[in-house]
Amino acid sequence: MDLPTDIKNAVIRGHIDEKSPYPPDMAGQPGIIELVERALQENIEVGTILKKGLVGGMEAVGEKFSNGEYFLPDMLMSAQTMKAGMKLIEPLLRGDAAQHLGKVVIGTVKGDMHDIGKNLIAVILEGGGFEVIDLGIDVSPEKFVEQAQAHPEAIIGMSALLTTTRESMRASVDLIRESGLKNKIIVGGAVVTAAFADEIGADGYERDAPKAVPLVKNLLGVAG
Ligand code: B1M
Repeated sequence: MDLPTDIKNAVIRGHIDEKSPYPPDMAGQPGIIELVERALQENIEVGTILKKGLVGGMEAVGEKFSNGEYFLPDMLMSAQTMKAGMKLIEPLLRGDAAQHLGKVVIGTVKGDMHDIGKNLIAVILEGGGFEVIDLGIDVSPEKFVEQAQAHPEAIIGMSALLTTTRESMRASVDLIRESGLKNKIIVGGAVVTAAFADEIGADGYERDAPKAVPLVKNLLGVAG
């Protein structure tokens, strides 16, 4: 097998490193840490490691959860494994912008604990030259308003992964608008569509992490 496929498999199985005893049949075998390090040493493109390996693995985990093959603890082990792999490639995605093009305040909406996609967007925006203030997960509409007030020049980014928490996203957008704040708002996450973004009155929507950079540049009127 090739390394991106091995990385994908390590995410699916939730195998973090060689020393990890989980899952028992993989004990002693290279885990995500060794595999991503090896892929970087072999100059495999970071985009390939991310898309084919890490994100590909999480997509397969989602399917296994949907068809009843995986339960919550399995999803959790895979998420921890994905995060361990992400840590290794984050510095490459983040870069070191000499000056910021603008500011983005980002968070996962209230009731939602999913943060892998949000973290990825945050790192990619930083890599694209933006200052990012990450509010974390389970962010209430009031917290978004407080931050929008504190950073009137910032774009507000919201992520939602659950059908139920899309309503928290709507409530957060509503409260920002009702408060008379003029911040532009972008939304995303597996359950968010362009139609839903329009319906709740967001200014921008993006499905894929890398495309968030041109989206934010456009909204801020920044060239490039
Ligand atoms: Co959850 N979960 N989960 N989960 N989980 C999903 C989302 C689900 C689709 C799985 C499934 O059924 N197939 C399903 C939601 C169904 C639905 O509502 N329609 C689901 C469920 C049901 C649940 C629980 C309710 C399960 C339960 O308790 N019975 C529970 C809810 C907890 C809560 O939040 N209150 C739960 C819990 C968890 C874990 C904690 C175990 C774990 C999260 C760990 C963590 O994030 N720290 C987890 C995981 C890992 C998943 C799956 C498998 C993977 C999500 C992920 O990280 N993907 C997921 C299945 C799936 O999505 N296929 C699933 C990789 C990530 C890079 O992609 O986050 O989509 P994503 O981000 C993308 C884009 O969406 C976009 O860019 C990213 C890169 O392209 N994007 C943005 C994201 N945010 C953006 C913001 C933007 C722009 C783009 O602008 C601001």
